Amino acid sequence: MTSTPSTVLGAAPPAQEHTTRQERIRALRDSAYRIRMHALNMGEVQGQGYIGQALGVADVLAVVYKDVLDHRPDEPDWPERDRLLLSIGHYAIALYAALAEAGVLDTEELATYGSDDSRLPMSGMATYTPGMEISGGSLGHGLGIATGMALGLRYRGSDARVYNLLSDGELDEGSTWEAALACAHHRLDNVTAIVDVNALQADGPTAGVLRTEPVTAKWEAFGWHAIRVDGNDVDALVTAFDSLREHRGSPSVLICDTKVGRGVPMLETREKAHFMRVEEHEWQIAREQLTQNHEAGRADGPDGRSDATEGKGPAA
Ligand SMILES: Cc1ncc(C[n+]2csc(CCOP(=O)(O)OP(=O)(O)O)c2C)c(N)n1
Ligand SMILES: [Mg+2]
Repeated sequence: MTSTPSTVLGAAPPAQEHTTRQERIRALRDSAYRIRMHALNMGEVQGQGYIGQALGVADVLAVVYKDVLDHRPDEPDWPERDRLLLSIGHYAIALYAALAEAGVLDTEELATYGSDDSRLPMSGMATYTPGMEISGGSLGHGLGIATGMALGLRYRGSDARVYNLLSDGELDEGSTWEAALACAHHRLDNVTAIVDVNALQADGPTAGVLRTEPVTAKWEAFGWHAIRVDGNDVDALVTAFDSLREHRGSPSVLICDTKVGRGVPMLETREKAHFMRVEEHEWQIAREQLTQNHEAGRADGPDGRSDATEGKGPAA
């Protein structure tokens, strides 16, 4: 751990009824900001890690944990909860940040990230962490588990929903597509897959590792209801999840185009972004850039887009 002072964020404000959509969006952008800040603080504990992914997926997780999931933060095993399965174990840093924002974990515990005896290991482990539904480091298994869980919930007569957050790298896995077939075969409309298309994998850009585009058309061909959005546009995410909630008759997938390092310009352009090395003196600069970026977005207008920098538009 370094001696650089970190920005300590307390627990998120209690959930409120938002009187307008504008307030709802603004509160979610604030949540995404806190998730990013938590991720930077955890990253600093190790000096490196999957920071870029956490910054990229923060808007998606803010909307999921604060607006979409029906869950009880103080009772993570509530049988009727909606489940979010993180099949990308290396994104655990992002999920811990979101679980703290959601009130499932105490913010102070985040400082133990990746340390011996911590409940927050660097790769997600269901047996260690409250709110971590599966151990997901071996890629490509989340959707199969989601399918089985959703079938079980249906047989039980439960209204709970199952979400699987997967990465574009997991679209390289045959097991993902087998599960997609089975899930559509059983018409499991209690399943929503969320694909983080950050266009990156461990070995480089997704387009160079294994071409998966057109992603939307592939899911549709497998019998899924598919929507594609800019995954760093909170407003668009809220609209998409609201619409998916109404869908019946087939599983749904939300394909989210996200930007690695989003919200911290210095990290948005970093080479070797899959596993980022951030120098000791850079963490404080990263936090300052994040805060500046967030405040610029807030000041941007009444419906204040969270992004001071331009987002990627949805791809075809
Ligand atoms: C079955 C399996 N194969 C390979 C790996 C090694 N691996 C870990 S992360 C990763 C990259 C996967 O792509 P993605 O999740 O899109 O990468 P990111 O966006 O995080 O850079 C790989 C191949 C693994 N964990 N599991
Ligand atoms: Mg990726």
